[in-house]
Amino acid sequence: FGSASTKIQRNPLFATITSDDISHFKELLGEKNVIQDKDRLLTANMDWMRKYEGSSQLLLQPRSTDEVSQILKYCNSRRLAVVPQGGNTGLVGGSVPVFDEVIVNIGSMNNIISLDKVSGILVCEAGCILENLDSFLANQGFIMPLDLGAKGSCQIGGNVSTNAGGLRFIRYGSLHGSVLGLEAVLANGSVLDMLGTLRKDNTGYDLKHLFIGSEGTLGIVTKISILTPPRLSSVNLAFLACKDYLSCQKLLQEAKRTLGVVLSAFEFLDSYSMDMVLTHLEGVRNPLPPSTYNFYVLIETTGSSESYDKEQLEAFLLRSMEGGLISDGVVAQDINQASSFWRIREGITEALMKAGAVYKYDLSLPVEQLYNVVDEMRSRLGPSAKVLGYGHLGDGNLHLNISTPEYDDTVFAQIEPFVYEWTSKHRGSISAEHGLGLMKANKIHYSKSSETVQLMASIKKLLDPNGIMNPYKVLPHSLLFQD
Ligand code: FAD
Ligand code: 2HG
Ligand code: ZN
Repeated sequence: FGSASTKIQRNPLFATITSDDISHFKELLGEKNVIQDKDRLLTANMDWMRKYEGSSQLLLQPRSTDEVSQILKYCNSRRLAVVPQGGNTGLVGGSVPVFDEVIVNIGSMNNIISLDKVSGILVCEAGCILENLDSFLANQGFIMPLDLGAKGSCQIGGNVSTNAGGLRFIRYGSLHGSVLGLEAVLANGSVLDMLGTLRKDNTGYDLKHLFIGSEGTLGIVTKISILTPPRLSSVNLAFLACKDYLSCQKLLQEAKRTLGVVLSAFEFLDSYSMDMVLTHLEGVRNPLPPSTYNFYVLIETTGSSESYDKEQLEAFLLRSMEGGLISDGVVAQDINQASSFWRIREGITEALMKAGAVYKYDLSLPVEQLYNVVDEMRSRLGPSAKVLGYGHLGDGNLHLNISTPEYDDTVFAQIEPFVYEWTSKHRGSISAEHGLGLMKANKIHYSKSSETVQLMASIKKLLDPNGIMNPYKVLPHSLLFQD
């Protein structure tokens, strides 16, 4: 299992579920929201990658903040550990139990509460599925400020809790910017109402930020208020080929400089990623003629003037072609063609799953150095592994994935700690957008100083003194369970 096989012990201070606990929860939530069914537990215990698996005997489905509060208050008093779960699409083993933690799935809390059509501020429950929110907004003339391949399953509460990045980050920025407020329930059941809907509010510490990206370790997010931009009518997408990484990098610089505010995505993949998708996903084809291109780039623009935006993109592409930055390219002629281009980029994760074992890294690096780690990894591993580099180039975020037919300790020993040391040496981040979860809880020091990590542990202790919230995740185990 490679990096999944972190050897940790169950915290003996946690209680185990009794029949009295079950009766209590049935009374609180009603029989059908207290799940003990083997098949449903099997699904809830297993992560999306089928790499991390817990052995929880209990899945709870609250329908209101009050129910979440009652659940946590009870679990805290009983020392029952809890794992909050959204769409279970997380890629770092954070959303499933490690041992027998109670799974609290927020999916039934999926109401849209309000949309202020003047400001574009949406207030909703945390269990709303990202794609459903985006479709709702589309009818109202707005767009979600984030988009990811998992949009059909991931929930906004999960997105906020992981501080998900995704494909629109370059345009709309981090959730730390667009989330205006949230409601969260702490381990002791107290409800923090921070569901502000103001753009500006400098009244003391902005505590909502603690819950953005804390991966369920500080409490359960139950409601969210988020600023959604107007949905602009003119969207163009180009699928381009570049001969080398330097060309991709220069193309990015040019795109930022000349396309300016209309630029809404700048994504890249290498030819190894393209091959992976073509081999494992049905109905996907390379829109460019087969050739020896090493890199592909997707550039999307979003603006409000159909003809002006198109002209601007075409002029940019022509200049880049003449300057040798682009070797070939095609602009989507309609929405279907555009989705077929996106399918290539968004399908890599799924294709990798079909290919066998995958070692997944999500790195932030200075753009100039970003692809060097892929090259180095490839020469370290030789032909025994397929090394893929792709990601959100516009945000300096590389997805380095290594694919082998099955998990192999010798391959793993070649990858780690090399990949983390390399990232640290270049002052990068070992988690750009997926979080630390279980996979990287003990690796945080590669990106954060020990003083910072210690302060994080103190905050965790303050908010969750018994350590019941998503234990074994995010912070090093040595700090989580110290006295
Ligand atoms: P889960 O996986 O259920 O949970 C993730 C973490 O959040 C866990 O630690 C969990 O305990 C916690 N959590 C969930 N809900 C709550 C809540 N209400 N309160 C407190 N804690 C909670 N990520 C990106 O950043 N960018 C991408 O482009 C991207 N693309 C992806 C593409 C695919 C195909 C897949 C499978 C995943 C992708 N991801 C991406 C990763 C993942 O989808 C995101 O991290 C997503 O935000 C997780 O949402 P979720 O509802 O599935 O949360
Ligand atoms: C993406 O950008 C996701 O496609 C998933 O963040 C990346 O699978 C991965 O490594
Ligand atoms: Zn990503």
